[in-house]
Amino acid sequence: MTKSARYCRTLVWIAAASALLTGLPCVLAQDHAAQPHVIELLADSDSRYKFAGERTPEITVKAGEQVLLRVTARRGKSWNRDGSIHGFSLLRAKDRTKVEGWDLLFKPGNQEFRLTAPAKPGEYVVVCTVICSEDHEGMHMKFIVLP
Ligand SMILES: [Cu+2]
Repeated sequence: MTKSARYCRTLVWIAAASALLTGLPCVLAQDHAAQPHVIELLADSDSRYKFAGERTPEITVKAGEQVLLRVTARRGKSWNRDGSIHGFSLLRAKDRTKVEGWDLLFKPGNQEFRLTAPAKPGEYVVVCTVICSEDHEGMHMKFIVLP
């Protein structure tokens, strides 16, 4: 190998290594930003929200974070004309006003919602907005937003 060929090869190596080193943190940062907080929820036929392995349903998120809500919904005794079988409406606990973008309706089976957590930390409540059975009034849960 000639001296200049070796020199050229060294340059290629340096270029490749520096591309890797500068590119890597960027890829990692993008990957992190693209990862939402995944919440798997069951909206059950007995008019209750449920999470696997938890006795009392409750959601905790960080203010402003991206949330991927994965829902399985099972039909109760009654449902809406449009086919919605349960609702999921996020309200501020202190005045029961609705949080924009968080008024959802569930169809039977699996569905996903990409949401942004409220910017303001505090206590919220989730209520079902479909009269899903005589026990519909009991279909609610706490929702906590951490700073
Ligand atoms: Cu319901």
